[in-house]
Amino acid sequence: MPTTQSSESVEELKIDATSALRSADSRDQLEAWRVEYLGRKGRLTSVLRGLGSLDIEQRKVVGASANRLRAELESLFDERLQQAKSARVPAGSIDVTLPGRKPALGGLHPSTQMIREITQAFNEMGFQTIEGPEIELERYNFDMLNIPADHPARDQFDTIWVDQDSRDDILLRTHTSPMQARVMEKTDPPVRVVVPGKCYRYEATDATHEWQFNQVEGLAVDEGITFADLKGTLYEFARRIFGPSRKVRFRCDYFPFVEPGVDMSIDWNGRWIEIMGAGMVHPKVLENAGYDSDKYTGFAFGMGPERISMLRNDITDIRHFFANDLRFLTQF
Ligand code: YSA
Repeated sequence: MPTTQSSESVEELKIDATSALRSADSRDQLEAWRVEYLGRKGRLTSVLRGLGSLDIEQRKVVGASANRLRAELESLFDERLQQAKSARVPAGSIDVTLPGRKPALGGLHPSTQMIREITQAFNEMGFQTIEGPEIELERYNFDMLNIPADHPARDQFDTIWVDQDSRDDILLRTHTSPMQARVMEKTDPPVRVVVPGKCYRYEATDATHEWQFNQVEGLAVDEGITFADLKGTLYEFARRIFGPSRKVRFRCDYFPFVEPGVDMSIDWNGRWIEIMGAGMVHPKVLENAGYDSDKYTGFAFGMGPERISMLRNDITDIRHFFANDLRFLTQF
């Protein structure tokens, strides 16, 4: 090492800087160290600035050792900074006098809120809430509901098969109606249930169609149930959800698992909006589940809670429900 004034300064600087860095613990102390040694007006920078006053040979030697020192100090500094960042907060360094901040509260998903309102309306009319599997057997989703394999109604339910290639008998339920068959298979009449839950269809999405959505199914079976019971129950449901002055319309519709079948619409700002399918349970569906269709009759219905929430809350696109955007979700 040359014995010039500047080269001695590089050595001294190295000793000073490394020992000062070892004793700097906090991020503030590290920053002060960086300014003192590596900053624009720092000690190493002054050494480099002073190179001009040295003769050419000394300049080469001192310049090289000063640059080596800079690289070494920068790397030591980064290392210490990482250590300081990952160090635990030292005891006593938390300001306990800071005012508390309100934790962000979660809330129920808008679909869940709507489902709860719908099921509560039926609970108050004597229906019990139950749930069923989303991964379903073809037997319950179709066959038991009077939709055999070659039935054209299967096209209406664009099905997501669990094994697309083998098309075996397991699928994601396309509606909540399979729970009609499951409940009747396990329970003797009288039956009064509502079944909320997710359904899946292999269809393109648009403002009113999602490939994943909820339905609420309803089923009532007993001796002497008539179409008047269906209408009375669904009128009362509409009154509770949409208010007493809301107009309701029933029109003929076709579902293989009811006879007769209807759809129910409500008057929304002068337009009839369909909110559910319904009907008297088809005798074949009762018999498939082991019920005596001469003795028992029943009605059933299935509705989409997202579509009902859209009407009530002026939501123009159903895809908001599953996009997980807090700007939408926090409005409920
Ligand atoms: C009919 C008669 C019964 O006795 C019982 C139930 C039913 C309903 C039948 N299982 C069914 O799924 N009919 S449906 O295909 O017309 O769907 C019923 C409701 O689910 C629709 O009115 C709509 O509100 C909702 N829905 C259907 N496809 C949807 C959807 N919601 C969002 N996205 C989709 N892709």
